[in-house]
Amino acid sequence: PPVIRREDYAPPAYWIDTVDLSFDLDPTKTRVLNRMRVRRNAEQPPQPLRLDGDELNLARVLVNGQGTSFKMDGDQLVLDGLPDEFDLEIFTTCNPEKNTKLMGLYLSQDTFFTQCEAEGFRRITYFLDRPDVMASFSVTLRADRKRFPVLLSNGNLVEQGVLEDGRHFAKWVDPHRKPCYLFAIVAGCLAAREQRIVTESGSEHLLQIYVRPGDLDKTEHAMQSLMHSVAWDEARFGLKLDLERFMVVATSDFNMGAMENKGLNIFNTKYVLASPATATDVDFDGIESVIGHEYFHNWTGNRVTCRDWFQLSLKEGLTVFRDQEFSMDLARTASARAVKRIEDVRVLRTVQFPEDAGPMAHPVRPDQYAEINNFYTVTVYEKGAEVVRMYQTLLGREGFAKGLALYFERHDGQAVTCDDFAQAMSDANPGSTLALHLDQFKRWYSQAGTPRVTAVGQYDAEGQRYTLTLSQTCPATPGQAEKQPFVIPVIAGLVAPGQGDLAVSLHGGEPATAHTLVLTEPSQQFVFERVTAEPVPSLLRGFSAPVVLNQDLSDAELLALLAQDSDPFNAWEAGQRLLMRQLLAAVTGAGDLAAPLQADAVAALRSTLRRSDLDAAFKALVLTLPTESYLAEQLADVDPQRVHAVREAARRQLARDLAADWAWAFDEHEDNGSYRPDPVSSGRRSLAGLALGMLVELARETGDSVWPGKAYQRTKDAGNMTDRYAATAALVNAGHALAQPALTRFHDLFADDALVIDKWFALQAAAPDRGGDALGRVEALLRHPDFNARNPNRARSLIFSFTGNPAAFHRTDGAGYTFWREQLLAIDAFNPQVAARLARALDRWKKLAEPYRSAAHGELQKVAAHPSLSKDVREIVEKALA
Ligand code: HT7
Ligand code: ZN
Repeated sequence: PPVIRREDYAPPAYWIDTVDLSFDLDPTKTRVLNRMRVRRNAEQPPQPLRLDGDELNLARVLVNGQGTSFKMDGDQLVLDGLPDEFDLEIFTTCNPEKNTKLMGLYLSQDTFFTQCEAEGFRRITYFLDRPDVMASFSVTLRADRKRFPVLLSNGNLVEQGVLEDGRHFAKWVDPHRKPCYLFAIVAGCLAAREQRIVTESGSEHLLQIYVRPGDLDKTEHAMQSLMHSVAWDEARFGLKLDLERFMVVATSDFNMGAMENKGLNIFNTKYVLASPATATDVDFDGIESVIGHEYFHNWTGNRVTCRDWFQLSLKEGLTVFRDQEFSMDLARTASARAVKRIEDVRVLRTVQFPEDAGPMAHPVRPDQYAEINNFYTVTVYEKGAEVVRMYQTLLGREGFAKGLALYFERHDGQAVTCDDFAQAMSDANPGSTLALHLDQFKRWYSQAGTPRVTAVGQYDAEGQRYTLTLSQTCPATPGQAEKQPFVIPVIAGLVAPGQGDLAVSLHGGEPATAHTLVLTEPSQQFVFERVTAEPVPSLLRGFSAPVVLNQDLSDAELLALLAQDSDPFNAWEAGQRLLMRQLLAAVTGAGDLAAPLQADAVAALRSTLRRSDLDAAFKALVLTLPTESYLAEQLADVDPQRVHAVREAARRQLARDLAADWAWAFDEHEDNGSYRPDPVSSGRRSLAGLALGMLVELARETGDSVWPGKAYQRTKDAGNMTDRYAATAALVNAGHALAQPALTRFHDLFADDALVIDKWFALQAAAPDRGGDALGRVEALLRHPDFNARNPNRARSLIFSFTGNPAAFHRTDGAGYTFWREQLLAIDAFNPQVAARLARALDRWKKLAEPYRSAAHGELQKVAAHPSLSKDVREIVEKALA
């Protein structure tokens, strides 16, 4: 497929100042009249106007009211010989019912929705479909009044009324200029939860959450989250809501999580609907952060948008950072903040680090793409957020807020670049370390790959001095063999076993218990003074940079950090390093699998579990073993079955060795009170759920029926979905005989709730493969009447959950890969964007040991040879095979 390059960017040859759209909505033939005021961009050489289109039927083109000649060049409509300014009128039709890609205008459960980011607007009408063309939009919607009683678009409702033939209309005017990717309409039978608010600064707004009428009782948490978001952005950054009316609409057919269309956010139901009976704590948290994320885009993305799609992280990295901070600030306690940070870093390490080490590795600001939808990645989003976090680490909270304020002062209403953001941060903080190293800092945008930082320390007892040498390298990535040094902030403390953090001075400065070391050279020394005892260095506190830290700490040193580090992130990290070391030794050694973990590690986990000064959520994280995919990433030649066997053995060992402690943990944290999704009570449920899973696992070995019986009882009488799901998962994951009746009951209870049925599919597809039966189970579920691959949530719940289940997917006979290819090709025929995500499952095939590697390679080649592959999937598989 043709490649689009960042270096080829040129400003548009024309501007579109106003757009007046008129829709006659009809499921099979929607008519779109698009009237634009167009102006030549005098700063560009004269050239024809090339408008983007995709799967449109063109009926008429008028320039200044007159018919005109035009050409088609592929999907583009080309008009030549135009005056400098003119009215352009284009009349097209499209077929929403046949729109299975869910991009552009489509129908979901008899309701019209749009999705325009990144390039969906061209599927609605011909346009300059690029984010640097901003226009004022007005929209008139006409539709059958009974079938589509609610008609919504961006901005303010200025007129509505009844038409002949049972139709009605609504006219919307958006007071804000916007790029077309932020355009949206919705039409259907919906009900709204409404909330009027007065903000801190005294302005009044109407917040509305639209859902199908039967779902209104599941919108309270989303509304609360939205109100918190409005208040937080004003309090933390002084960013006010700029709309009289802010609407959120939920649909069950959506390719991603949600979309920040100006004033009319469209959400996947997964990130709106929640009740204690149907949603887990993880779902409640997901809603809070996605509602926050889309709301925060109103400034970071909408008021200031991207010049081109290579700058995607300008809005996405920044907005992920903002939603992470929002959730942390709402969490309130230091421990709950740390839990959120650990969860975010886990995602980064288990998904983004592999991406950055694989064939799809790309910089936070990519240099080229064939299909932009393939670049909505964890690198652009999550690593991008880490880059933004490093500005805050280097500048401090206040300096960062000043930088953001300058960014808005300079660029409000503009379409800009990552360089503009970096410049504002630097200019607002003259003399800062960032300003000093700005060009070098910007390598985070241009160089792919996860840097490696190696730390070596030396203690001079006599001089009470500790010298730390930090050095950095970065592995080669596709197209980037050599890397220049990054600017890496390393927050460091020195912990003296038995004494805790030492207050030490760095290079003769003021004593403190934590210092931000800024590594800019390939290798650098940092000298700490007044170090009164031999310390264990606690480095990269709070995960202050997205790097891999190589540090040769002994087991005893790691145990000391786990017990005593004042930084909860690094306490958790020390525990994970210890577990990882022992698990990897078991994977690579030939030893017996009965007990991969050493006694001192198990004892340390026991004492963490029993500590009274730690939150339950934090304990649950410490007692959770590193994932199979994270373990696999540490290996050069991966045998997924061996990794699985070792991790399962370690789980069984923990279940056995801590049996009494798990029973205590379950009894102590079981909560029978009314459900609240706050961090303390959700942490208790998380630990109780982990304990129950361990106890049911142990029962497999001992034949005990008490804990499986308790779990089964819980599947029947749990007061909330978190507990019900955990109990069902405990039985399913242990392959217990009670799993089947529990699943049947679960399905019967929630047969009408699509999001819960998604969980039902996902749970089974992600369950451990016992005796090679997982693939057969998934194939059977594919034939279940509730399965529908055209619904992205359902496809993800079954097929993606299966490919994310390493031991089930990576079979020695390669049958998991064959299944993957068949599903991939089937989905690609109707929804390439979802298929391309599925295609990523074999990104890391070159790391696999035989026979997996050859089997995976063979299936990838078959996919590549398929004659009618989408450009989305082609880009992924060609990179994987390169
Ligand atoms: N900005 C939104 C991106 C998005 C999207 C992109 C491509 C195809 C479908 C999509 N739906 C939403 C989501 C966000 O980051 O907020
Ligand atoms: Zn976003």
